[in-house]
Amino acid sequence: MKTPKWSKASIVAIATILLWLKTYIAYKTSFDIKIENWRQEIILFINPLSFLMFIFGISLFMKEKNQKRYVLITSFIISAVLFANVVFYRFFNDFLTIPVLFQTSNMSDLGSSVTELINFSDLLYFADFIILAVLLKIKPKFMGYREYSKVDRRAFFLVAIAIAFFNLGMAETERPQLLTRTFDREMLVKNIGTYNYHLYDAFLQSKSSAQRAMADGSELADIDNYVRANYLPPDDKMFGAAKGKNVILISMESTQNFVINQKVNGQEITPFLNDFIKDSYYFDNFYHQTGQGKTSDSEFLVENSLYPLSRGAVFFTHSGNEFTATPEILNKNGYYTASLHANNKSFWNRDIMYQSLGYQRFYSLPDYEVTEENSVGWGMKDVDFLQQSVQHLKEMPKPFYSKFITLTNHFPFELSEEDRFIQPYTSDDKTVNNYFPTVRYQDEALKLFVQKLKDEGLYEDSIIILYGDHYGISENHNKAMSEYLGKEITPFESTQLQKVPLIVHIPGQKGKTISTVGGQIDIKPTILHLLGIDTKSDIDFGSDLFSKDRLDFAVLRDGSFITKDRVFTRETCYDKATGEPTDKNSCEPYMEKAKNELEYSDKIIYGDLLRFYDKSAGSKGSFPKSEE
Ligand code: GP9
Ligand code: MN
Repeated sequence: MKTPKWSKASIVAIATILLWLKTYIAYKTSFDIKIENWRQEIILFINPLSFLMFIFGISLFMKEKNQKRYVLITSFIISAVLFANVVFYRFFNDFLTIPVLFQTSNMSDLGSSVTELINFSDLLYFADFIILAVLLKIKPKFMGYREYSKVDRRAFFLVAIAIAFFNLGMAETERPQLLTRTFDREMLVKNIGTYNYHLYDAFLQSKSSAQRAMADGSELADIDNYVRANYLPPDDKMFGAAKGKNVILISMESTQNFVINQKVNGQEITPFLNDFIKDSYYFDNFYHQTGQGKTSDSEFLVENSLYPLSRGAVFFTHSGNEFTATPEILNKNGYYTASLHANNKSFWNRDIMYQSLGYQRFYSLPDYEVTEENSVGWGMKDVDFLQQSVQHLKEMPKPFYSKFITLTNHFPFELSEEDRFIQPYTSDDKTVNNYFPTVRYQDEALKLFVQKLKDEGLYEDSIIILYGDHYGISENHNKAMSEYLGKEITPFESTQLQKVPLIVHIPGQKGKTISTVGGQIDIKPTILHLLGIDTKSDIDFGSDLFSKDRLDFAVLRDGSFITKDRVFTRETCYDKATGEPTDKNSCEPYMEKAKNELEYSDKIIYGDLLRFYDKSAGSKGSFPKSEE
């Protein structure tokens, strides 16, 4: 009896299943994707499926001959993409991105070693393709072609859509804001799958390419005028006060200003910082200005004196732009520049972005000895990270500019028992409770670090700048926070909670508390002026925190702003003295300025406008500069 056609396996199903399983096997054997629980394993398993169903499903509209051809070619292309990722991963421990494909330095590294990276057994990556080709050739009995009705096709795509949503839903619960924040490639691949990840990457890329293509240098003229008008000359006494000194810049994870000089359960939260402040400059009206890019946004602000974007992380979306960042400027001034962070180098796309910022070296995970004992929560503990880093500092050419990114005080604020120097707070909010002991732990790590710098003779030759990267306690925890602070958390108080500490230690100077209103955007000109480097012709939105006649002003990324005596947030103008809403007119003079700053800065990033800027010509230069 003849087998009815519908009972035969279709080439579409065979190709989909083969590639699906192959992708999962490749995930498990060729990439180092960390799986923390069974939900993540399920996500990983199903994530290639919806994409493959869509892509092979297109062939359901084709006649037999075309369908075979399409399935075979598509299967080959997808296999090749997977294989390219495997090879790239062997070398760079990272997934491919479109900008990376065009980054010639990366590719030439890879090119020279490609023969060493590929071996005969790699043919296995094409095993399914070979099986498919053989099946099509010998036409076994169990395989067949049939025409699909509209209903069949509809059902097929509905199932594909359902799987895609199921995947996204699970991913969203595991990693909230996965797509809007785009933090880590490994996480993206783990959650949406390698193929969807490439589509997403292509989407981001084409969006920013289009915006870039439409921009021209004439747009810079207005921005340049604005920036010139806001430029503040440095204070004579501070300009060059740290000339030739090393710079040790420390980003303190999730450290808000409210912990400084405060106690919990009767114990100091930051005993070391409270002391250190006494012989440093301490800015107690200093705000973080980050958006969704969190730590990476703070780095962006600090190095470029530009605002991050309102959506996504500029470290991911515009890493190929032209910048004039602090490391690049310092390289030209004889400094060695390095960033140190004991985490996966691709997190926040740092490995790529750091090249655009001009960093000469990135000390990341492989540069540290990380063990089970010296790790907690997100990874290596701060004490060990900072201690091991001193060795790196010693080996660097001098003077150096070094940036440290701490990690232990990161949500969900996990800590080993032996590192608990103070007890948690006692509200019914675990996050808030646990925040205090991890801040205290970080404080201890900083104390030991400074001690080691002294022991190694690095302290006297270095300026140390500490800043909080962004908030640690979000508005979801207002209840416990109001219990701790003993006041209601109004929108006004929420804005005040965006203060982070900024501490500048200059050897030989006593320092003092400075209460000018400022933000992370002001750090670049502040540092450069201390080192005796002029910033007159830089496009900086911030200004030197030591300058006389500073305008007390900070804009947050959500458009809120703070002046000497006003806070403007959620369309309401508050009087700082009382914390109560006041006449909107008194905020009015600054509204335009806040809006302009954010818009101008966004324009620079979206249009990649700094590529048109001729720094040597400065403000008197003519626009547009021709692009090399
Ligand atoms: C990761 C670290 C933390 O490398 O910088 O990132 P965050 O979640 O704070 O942005
Ligand atoms: Mn952070």
